Amino acid sequence: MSKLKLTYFDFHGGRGEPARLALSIAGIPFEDDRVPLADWPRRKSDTPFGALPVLEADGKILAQSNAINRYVGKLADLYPSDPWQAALCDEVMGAVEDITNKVVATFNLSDEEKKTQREALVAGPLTFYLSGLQQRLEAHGGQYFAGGRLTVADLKVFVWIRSLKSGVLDHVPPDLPDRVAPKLVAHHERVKSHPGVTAYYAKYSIAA
Ligand SMILES: N[C@@H](CCC(=O)N[C@@H](CS)C(=O)NCC(=O)O)C(=O)O
Repeated sequence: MSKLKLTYFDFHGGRGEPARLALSIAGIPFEDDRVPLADWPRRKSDTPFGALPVLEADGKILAQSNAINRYVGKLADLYPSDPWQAALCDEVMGAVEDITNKVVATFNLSDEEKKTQREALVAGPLTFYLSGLQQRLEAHGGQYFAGGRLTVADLKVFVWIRSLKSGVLDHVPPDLPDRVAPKLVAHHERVKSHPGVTAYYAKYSIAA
């Protein structure tokens, strides 16, 4: 087994968390390198695209969260071997990236502009992507997004819904997923109750 080091920011969410979860669920040892925000300016230039997450495998570097998710998903048996099911998994991870990019674009706005743009996101793209992902979940059997079992796509959606429900995003009502996509909320509960996910968060004494 390769020697793995996963570098991401020191919080339980975002683009690095699905890979942390996948490796932990499978019991694959890895160095969990959590970068304090204060250290980021110094470390940014060490990464291929000036961003995290980055995975190091036996000294070789891999960037881009979904490439990392696919790689660790294969190691952890949390990525479908069937080409079509793998593509469904990719579709969902790409959709979460799309909506994440729209939200991230509001991070550094003034308070007033942030409120305007976040309210527009709630009325438009956030509702649209929540509905679209719920539709894809239902189209693929209603339990998991691909292959009828837990994959890295489920982990990525789980992390996104967890963030939305936490209320961490000002002007985005935490009950938005419940109102727009109750089946995604049920999916969130399903993933949350997976023994590997429960054990991961218990290790940090935080709620899943
Ligand atoms: N497309 C990249 C985006 C990476 C990205 O923007 N990461 C954010 C954290 S989630 C980051 O490193 N932000 C700090 C910066 O850009 O300086 C991926 O999927 O990994």
